[in-house]
Amino acid sequence: MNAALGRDRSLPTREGLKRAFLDHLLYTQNKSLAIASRNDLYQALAHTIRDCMLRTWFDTASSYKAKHSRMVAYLSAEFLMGPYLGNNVLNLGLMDEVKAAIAELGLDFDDLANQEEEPGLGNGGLGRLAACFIDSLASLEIPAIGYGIRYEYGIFYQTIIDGWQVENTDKWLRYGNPWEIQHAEWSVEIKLGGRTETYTDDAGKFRVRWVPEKTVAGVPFDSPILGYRVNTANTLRLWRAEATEAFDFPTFNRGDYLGAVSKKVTSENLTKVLYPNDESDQGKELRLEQQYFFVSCSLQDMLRIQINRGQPVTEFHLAFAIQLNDTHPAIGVAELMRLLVDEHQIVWEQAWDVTRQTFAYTNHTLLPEALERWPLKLFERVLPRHLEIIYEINARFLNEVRIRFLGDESRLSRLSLIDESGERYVRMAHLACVGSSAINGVAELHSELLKRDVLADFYAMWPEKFTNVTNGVTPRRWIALSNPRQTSLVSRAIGNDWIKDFSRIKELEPFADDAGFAADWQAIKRDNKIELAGQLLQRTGIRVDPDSMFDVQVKRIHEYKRQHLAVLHIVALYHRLKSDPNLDVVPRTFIFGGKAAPGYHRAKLIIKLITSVGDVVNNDPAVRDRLKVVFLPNFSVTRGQRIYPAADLSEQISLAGKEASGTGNMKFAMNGALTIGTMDGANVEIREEVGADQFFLFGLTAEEVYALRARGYSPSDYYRNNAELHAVLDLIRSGFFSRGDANLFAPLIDELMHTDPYMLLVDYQSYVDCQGEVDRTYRDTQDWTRRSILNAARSGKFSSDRSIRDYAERVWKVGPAPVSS
Ligand code: NBY
Repeated sequence: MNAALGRDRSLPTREGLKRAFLDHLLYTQNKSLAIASRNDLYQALAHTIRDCMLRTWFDTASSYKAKHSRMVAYLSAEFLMGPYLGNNVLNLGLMDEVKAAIAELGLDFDDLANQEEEPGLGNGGLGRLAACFIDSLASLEIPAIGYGIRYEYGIFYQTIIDGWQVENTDKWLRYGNPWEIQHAEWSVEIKLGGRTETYTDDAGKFRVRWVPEKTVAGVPFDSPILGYRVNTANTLRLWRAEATEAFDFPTFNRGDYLGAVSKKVTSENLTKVLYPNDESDQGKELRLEQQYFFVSCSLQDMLRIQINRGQPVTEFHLAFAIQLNDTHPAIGVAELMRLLVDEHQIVWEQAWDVTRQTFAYTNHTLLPEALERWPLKLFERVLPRHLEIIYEINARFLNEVRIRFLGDESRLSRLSLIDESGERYVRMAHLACVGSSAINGVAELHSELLKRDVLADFYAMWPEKFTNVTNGVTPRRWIALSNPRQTSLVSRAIGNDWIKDFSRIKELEPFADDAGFAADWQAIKRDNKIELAGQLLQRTGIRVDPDSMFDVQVKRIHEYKRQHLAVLHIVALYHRLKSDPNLDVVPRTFIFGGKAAPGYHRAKLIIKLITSVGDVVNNDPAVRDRLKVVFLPNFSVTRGQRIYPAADLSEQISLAGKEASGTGNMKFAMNGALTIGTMDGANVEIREEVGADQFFLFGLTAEEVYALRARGYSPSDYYRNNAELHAVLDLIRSGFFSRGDANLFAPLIDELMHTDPYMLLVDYQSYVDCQGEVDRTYRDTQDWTRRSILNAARSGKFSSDRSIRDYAERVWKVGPAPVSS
């Protein structure tokens, strides 16, 4: 049917695109232009663009197979992909032609693209990092496959009702997903529960067999991940749980057809919904089943590929480098051992060598409460065989420790894969460390703190395993796609090679002193702000001034990220304006966005605090519109693409030592926003790269945080000794922002005054002073613009292409394998 697009890999013409689009409208959607809905038009366009990628996709797979290329398998419980259409058109190099073709049909490309329901299959930074990484892997032509879960419901849709977050289900598959192809023929079977038994095999060898309580089928859904203007399209393979063909025969045979079908429904619950917690998990059985499910599906799939290529399973590690995106897939270490030992009859020692050489582990958090551990009882119920395997791994590992550190009993209990300090738990980070050949943190500071603190005992065992790979983000989606105005200005100045090789963005530096360029840069920022202002008005009813400073904090809502510190600053400004209505302040629009985990009451209360302060400040005539506070609901990849390009100031204000890296900080910097931030995560490296003049620094360092905590920290001293802080806290506590309800914000304010675990009161004055410096700097528009250009020009390090090159060289030992055209 799509002869219109050409069956080779040559790019289609405008006429060809139009014809293919109209064909899909008729043959896929069965509509004409006259009666098509916007969704019909979107679907027709999506299918047209998909057709342009299929040949490359197929050829890539064939090429990898023929060359036996070593593949990276990126295992992640989350892939926060964002909308596909625009990105695929961009990577195909067809943006102008497609826009023109659609316009010639009397339609608007952006309008159709906005119809796409984004696949929100992730919580935040960790899931989005996986998405940036697979874009970079494809763009760098590295053989790779992303493995994950095809959640039927992604991260919840957030609305704000009466200032509170309300969650709604994210039915992203409602209108179908044109970007995936189901491959039922590669389905695999997954066992769960039950018990183990021993038997003697034909050769008289003693073996163990797992007799599961139930089985489910894993069905792969593949999406092409096209690199930027290359002939490589890698695969994202997401697994969906279905009932096995032979579902529950005993029940079925008893004639209980409906009973058997209801078990089918239960199987399918496995991949129903993404758990919406971003820094802790709640030890739920279904969550462990999800993790095991997608990991076992993926490992079985890799073994199938290996055997298909005629390669021995004992050389699995030569064919695949598996990256564990945090500990969610760490059960893979035990599962690969089970597959090799129990199912492929490989001896333990050899299987262990293969396993260790296959896996590498990335840690994403320093928060102790976020380190995954599973109650032993629960673990045993779901994965009885894996628990035995983990005991065996542990016994051998602890013997290694005994030899190295003779008589050091406390070290043994600290390192053990089983936490026996109270109720017993399986420690997933320990399993990941023991089973991997490389361990990394996601920013320099984070990797150092891992070695010193969270994983110190493992560092003492195997210092050579530890490395750092600082995060990055893809400049394709986060600049070229989301900020087309800046993209064309930059490309006019230095050509467009920077999109492929982002280190070349530094060529922009001299333009910081070019008055014409600076004027254009400034005008673009203003246009982006006008557009965002339109969105804010439409979604919140709040009118903001595009000439005010856009001061933005978008990220998951969490106490350690300290959105409430920004609120204290806003209340302080408000308080000053009320005392002196003629005070000269730079007009500012404070924009917040982010989701709170549904069970995290404090975080939800922080949202209510932001919206409540906004209600008062935005409507107080005394403020005369100089301050506006907006909470933009449902922050997502789509919303982010509008926000980063419109920001003047990027808020990165976590307590030092808490944010592993941050990646939003990088997106802001590339789009020309200056940062106000602490010495935390990747902020440290951003400041180092862009220069201290482009970074408003405040707050304690991680060292100072430790020292203060060791000395004993008493927040009430800060409250008593700082009059403005005192007034700000009292004002919130009094019920002024909550229609006289003095109880509403008490949990937040009392916590700050009594324990203040994230030390807001310590950093308060430094933050407010620093904001004063921001205010003074912003008044000189030319100077601010110059800094903004320099800042963007020096953000080259933060491309995920650089991160992926680091992993490829230092961790995976793989190189590019271009697909010939
Ligand atoms: O990973 C984030 C870090 O907080 C951030 O500093 C870093 O830049 C980013 C990428 O490395 N972590 C994160 O997003 N974590 C989660 O989303 C997450 C999700 C699920 C669970 C734990 C954490 N879980 O336990 O289920």
